[in-house]
Amino acid sequence: MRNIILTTALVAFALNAPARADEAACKSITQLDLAALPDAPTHITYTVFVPASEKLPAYCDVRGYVAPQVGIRLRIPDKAWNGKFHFEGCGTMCGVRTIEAANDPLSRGYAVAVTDTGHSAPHPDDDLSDETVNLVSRSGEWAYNNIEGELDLAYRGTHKAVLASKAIVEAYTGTAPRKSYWRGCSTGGRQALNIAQRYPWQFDGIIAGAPAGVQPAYINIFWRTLANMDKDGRAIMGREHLAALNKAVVAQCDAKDGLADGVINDPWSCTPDLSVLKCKAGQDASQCLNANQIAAAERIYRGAFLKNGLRVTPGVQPGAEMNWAPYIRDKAGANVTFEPMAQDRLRYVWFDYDPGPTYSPRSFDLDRDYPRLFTKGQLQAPSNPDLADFQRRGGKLIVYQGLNDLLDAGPLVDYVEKASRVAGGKTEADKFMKLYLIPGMDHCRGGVGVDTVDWISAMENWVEKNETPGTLIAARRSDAIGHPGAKGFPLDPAKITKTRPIYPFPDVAAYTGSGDPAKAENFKPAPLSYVPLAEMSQPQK
Ligand SMILES: [Ca+2]
Repeated sequence: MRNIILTTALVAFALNAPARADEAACKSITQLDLAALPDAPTHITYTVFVPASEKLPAYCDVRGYVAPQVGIRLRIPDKAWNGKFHFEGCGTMCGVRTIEAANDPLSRGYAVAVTDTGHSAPHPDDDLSDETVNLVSRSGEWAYNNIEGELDLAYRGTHKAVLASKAIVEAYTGTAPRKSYWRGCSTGGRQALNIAQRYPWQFDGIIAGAPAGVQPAYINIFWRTLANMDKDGRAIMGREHLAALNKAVVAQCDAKDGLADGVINDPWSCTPDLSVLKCKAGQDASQCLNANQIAAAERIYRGAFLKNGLRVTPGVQPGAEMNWAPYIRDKAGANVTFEPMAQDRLRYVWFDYDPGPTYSPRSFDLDRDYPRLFTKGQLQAPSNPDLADFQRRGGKLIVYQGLNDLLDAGPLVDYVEKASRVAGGKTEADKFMKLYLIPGMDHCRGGVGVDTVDWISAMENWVEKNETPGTLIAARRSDAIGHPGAKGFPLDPAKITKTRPIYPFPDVAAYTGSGDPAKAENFKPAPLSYVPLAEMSQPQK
């Protein structure tokens, strides 16, 4: 059915576009009628042909939407098209079409696409600064009593956008993509796992970075603020304390892995003793912690427990203290404020009936309210460990996360271990799924370690040459971070300040003890002392 409709559309299109994949074809693609595309009624609103530049081939920039309002944007190369399709995931709650994040695959000749997942910022163009994207993507008013919009954010919008994008690529180039790849981090990683679980035929290779919300109710993004709030609603620790806290923890645990480089390779082996931070008479209060502040920090390391002892969110990993800043936002003693997206998710997304704009996360009672988040939480969470259909049809999945990520890696490891068991055990799972944990890396990129990996080449080699990824080389760069995909490979060697091998879980790189510690060749694999969440039974204090 789909093929018949698409062929009809193609015939209609071809009448107006004698030569495909050029400026005239790009202009006339607005006449393409995709209203009857099954499960994705699509309207193309605007196209522009962009000539080749130093880094990018000539491409047709296409914007449109799928009913009811799932925004899509594509860039389809002309003669340089490599015959393949790449979809780039979005971040936080999306709402924008940041296609520059896909410049790297575009430069390799991929047709690339993005989606806003079904709601859009009222902005005249999509070429926003990173700062604006961040603000827009964190706002949640669009979701107020909007269950359909939330369903599209959860997974349906992404599915529609993929269907529409593949059809547009086929119409413009005259050929269906021969291989399709997904790459995304954070929400893009959540979308990635959701696709592998729910639409296992859509992609041949899926790269899932730091998937958000693997736990159905992801409360960490406001619970950490609550764990640091006193009975009067004031911040116990202040943001000004994080540097001293981080310094003390790094001093205790960094060298345990054989190299004092600021990176704690194995956070699970680190149990920081915070008593060293206890304030002494006359000491600058931002450089030390009082007893209440030490207790607050310990709560955050330990994670959240219900009164019955059930752990509902893991603690944070030692070494990542600077990344507490979105949650420990205020000065000690000031009225606490909450991370804006976390607050908006509670106001407009997570409860069955949205409490709306007057709701404050201050009133969140863990025992009463945690169980109330599951209807919406389960809608979004990519927590189904059954990847059998993806596995059987030959799909490949790379999952990665930084060990200094503000999203604790524990739930992700837990998920991958479950999925491995369902897949038939580690040997079978290794044939289609690999997890890489990267010491020192923050959320998706940045941090004190290495953060740049050519995931696309690793995935292409796996899908197209059957070369299973093993040891990969990651780099730290001196240039600005920006979109992880926008820099392009190969990297400029002059801008690489260090390299490290990264290994499939459970190994990370350990210094051999000799040679230049900035060079990957002087490292060997060593296993993480990962403790499964189910076996972590620390009592609530
Ligand atoms: Ca170290």
